[in-house]
Amino acid sequence: MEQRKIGVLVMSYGTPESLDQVEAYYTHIRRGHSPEPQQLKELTDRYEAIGGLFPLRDNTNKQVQALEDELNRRYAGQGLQFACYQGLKHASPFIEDGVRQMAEDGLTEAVGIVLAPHYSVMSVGGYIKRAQETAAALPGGLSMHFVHSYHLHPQLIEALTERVNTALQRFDADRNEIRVIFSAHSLPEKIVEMGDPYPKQLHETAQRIAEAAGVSNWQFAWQSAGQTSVPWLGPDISEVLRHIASEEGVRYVISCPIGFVSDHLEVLYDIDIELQGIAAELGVQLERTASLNTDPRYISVLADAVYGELKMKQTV
Ligand code: FEC
Repeated sequence: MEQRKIGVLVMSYGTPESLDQVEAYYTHIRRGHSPEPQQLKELTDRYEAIGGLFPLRDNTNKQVQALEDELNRRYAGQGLQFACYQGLKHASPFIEDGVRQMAEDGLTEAVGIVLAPHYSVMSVGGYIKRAQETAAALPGGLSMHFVHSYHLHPQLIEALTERVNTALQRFDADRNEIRVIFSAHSLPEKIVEMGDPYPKQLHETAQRIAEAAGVSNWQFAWQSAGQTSVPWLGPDISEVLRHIASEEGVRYVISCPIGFVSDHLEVLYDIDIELQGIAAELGVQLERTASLNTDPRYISVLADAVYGELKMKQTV
């Protein structure tokens, strides 16, 4: 059977490859403006605190390979052959490199998906815009469709619920005394006025997991906000932790960072080091749910979303 070849641009945040690349990476995040020496030192220190490692790169590589394998395992029998390409937001291979590489390899159709389940015009929307603009500028053209979000996919909820249940078992306490805090990367507050779906989608994911785990003692908080002059969405998870410990007497907390799908700096430093430090100071037992990484259910969610997009656009 003749195989129809479909490209998949798998987009992820990107991370440096070594400590000497942190400055270039940070400059890219700041849209070409070099960080102040103090800012660079603080970021380098955070990477050093997690062992001078950049686990996001390896995790993204593995997720992308697993997705390609899963798509081909499922759909080769239907005459479809998928080739996954990486497109990173702030590191090489950049989103633009991935799109151009697909065209150079002779692909004429592709689906784009981001390794982040919730849509914001400032996050996933930004990835899509860059991919679309690059595809449109290609001399031969490349037809691209995009997955926007997959935050309520049943297997995503199942995998995250299982993680909450596992974390609940790490406490020697009554279930009702354990507060689950779901979190995601904060964004500038202005997205709310823009009617952005990000906060609502995150709330929906959190609610669905809490229902599935039978947890009523939960709340949502933001994390990892940038240090800029504009206001960011809050409350921040560290403020929440301080408040619930001092004002409500909470002693047992689960952190479930639902906005992230891999182990990386924002989880391994912001939760495991910074938030754990605050918890220790407050006498709170804090347990974090394991990241999805290459959980086969997460890979299956991605494969469903890619194939679903092709089906919706009636190309398969
Ligand atoms: O492990 C690593 O090396 C990378 C971890 C990492 C992930 C990540 C995900 C998201 N970010 C989002 C939004 C913003 C906005 C700004 C911003 C800045 C940083 C900086 C670092 C960083 N982010 Fe990130 N983010 C990660 C790392 N992020 C480092 C720079 C220093 C700092 O502010 O801490 C502000 C920049 C600007 O002004 O434009 C906004 C969102 C996500 C989750 C969705 C996604 O993965 O795309 C949203 C992982």
